[in-house]
Amino acid sequence: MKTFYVTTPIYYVNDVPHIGHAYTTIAADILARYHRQLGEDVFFLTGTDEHGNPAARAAARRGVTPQQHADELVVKFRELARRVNASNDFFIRTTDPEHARVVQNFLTGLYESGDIYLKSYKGLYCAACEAFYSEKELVDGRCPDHGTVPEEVEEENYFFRLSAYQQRLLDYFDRHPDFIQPASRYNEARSFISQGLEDISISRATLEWGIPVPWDESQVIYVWVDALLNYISALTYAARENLTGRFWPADCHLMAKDILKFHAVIWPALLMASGYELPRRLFVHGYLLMGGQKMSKTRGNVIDPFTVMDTYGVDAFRFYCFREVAFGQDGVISLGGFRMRYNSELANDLGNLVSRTVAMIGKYLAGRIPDVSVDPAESQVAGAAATSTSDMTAAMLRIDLSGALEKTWRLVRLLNKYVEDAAPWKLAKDEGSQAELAKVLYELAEGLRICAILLYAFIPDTSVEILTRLGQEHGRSSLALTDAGTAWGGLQTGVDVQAGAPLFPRLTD
Ligand code: ME8
Repeated sequence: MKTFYVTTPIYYVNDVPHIGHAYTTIAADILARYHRQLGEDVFFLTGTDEHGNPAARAAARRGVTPQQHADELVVKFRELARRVNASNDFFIRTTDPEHARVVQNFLTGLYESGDIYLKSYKGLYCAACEAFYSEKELVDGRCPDHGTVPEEVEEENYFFRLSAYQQRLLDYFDRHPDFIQPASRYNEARSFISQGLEDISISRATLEWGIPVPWDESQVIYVWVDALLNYISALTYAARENLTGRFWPADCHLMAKDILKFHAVIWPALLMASGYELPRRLFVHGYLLMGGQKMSKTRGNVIDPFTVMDTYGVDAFRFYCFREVAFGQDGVISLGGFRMRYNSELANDLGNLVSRTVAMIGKYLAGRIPDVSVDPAESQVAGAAATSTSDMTAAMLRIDLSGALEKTWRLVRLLNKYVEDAAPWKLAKDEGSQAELAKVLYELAEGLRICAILLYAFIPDTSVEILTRLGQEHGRSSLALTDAGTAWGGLQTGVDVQAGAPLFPRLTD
């Protein structure tokens, strides 16, 4: 069976989760659900990055230990995954003892093979980034991400021979032009490598909150090395059996551009050094922006995803994020934009279409899906459904999530136009048009069934509800995005539809 392994970054616990975290988790969930619909064996991993300076500082500010702090904050991140309806197979915490063991064994291997060595180091360190910067990387002497002045730090650290992997990385990039997407991010990473790589410090002597270096417990392992290894450590203890052979290499690491360098340079080099295969693809999405700026805890311009979901529902939130912003590009989001799309697309285009279709089947056909079959060659809807399905599938395989949603929405719009053009309410008045009426309502219901399958990965609860309203089964096989599952004519006939409250009540105030 084909497998699919998708990951989100593991999130820092120095503050509560925000909408950017929700965005990546939902994106990963969409991919996981979609690949399950294809019948693949899927593993979806998310979790929290709990070591390092920012978390330790946040704990100190609150007067609790870093572990207590992480134990409290992780609850919110787990809650976020649950609330966005993430179907993750595991939630990793870097404070899991099983993770620490894998990290230590991994580094011991590199130490023994000579890829790690001890050196005295002096550099400019941004504690918020957990990273050293060279003078030329700073903007007016300040961290490009946080706008703070980095501290000058001198310590004896263990170093990883990243420089030794420069040529191998370049060769790998050349042989795998799809390694990083979008292509602009591939080019950015490749050009960074080709400008020359320096060895990196992979331990800290001044920090206590981290995984001890196994051969020198006076140091802890650099939080980024600890964090990156989550993608392989989780497979060793997420289930009773070790899943590494089944799921590694990962098919897709999702992230935003802030952490591209770590994933595109350090991570592949660490894997090469220890003989692991590299992940098949990194997909780098854009930033959600509020008022033109990246949302960040430091800037304080964050939208609380919990409030949005409490007010408008989880599917509306999932839908908006991937409808409004082209996946892979930065995009501005706002509450006003959200409400507009909610009303025009979810309440009107989709919700109203479902209500009208079910109501008309109720009124004109005694509430039962008509027992007819409509030849696809004679249907206005069948061709559009097939085109949307194949276009949506092609977009999903490119990880163009917003493109996939747009291809599906074409079908939703076509169905709306079809109701208006075919005007079943007129056919109902004419004795001689009863066969035509049954045909039109069948086509609408069948079109909606196919929409529900195409939309499932994006708005799972709504899709299941649409199938329920249409009297259809909604188990795994009914949602399969296979040729058979989406083939025209799969609608169960002779079953009773179920009227219900609007799927997306219109927002008025
Ligand atoms: O970097 N728009 O954790 P983090 C879109 N622990 N996505 C956003 C976003 C925004 N405005 N803000 C954050 C870390 N994200 C490390 C990762 S992985 C081995 C270690 C998302 O809590 C996006 O996926 O700062 C980004 O890459 C990630 O959150 C950073 O999360």
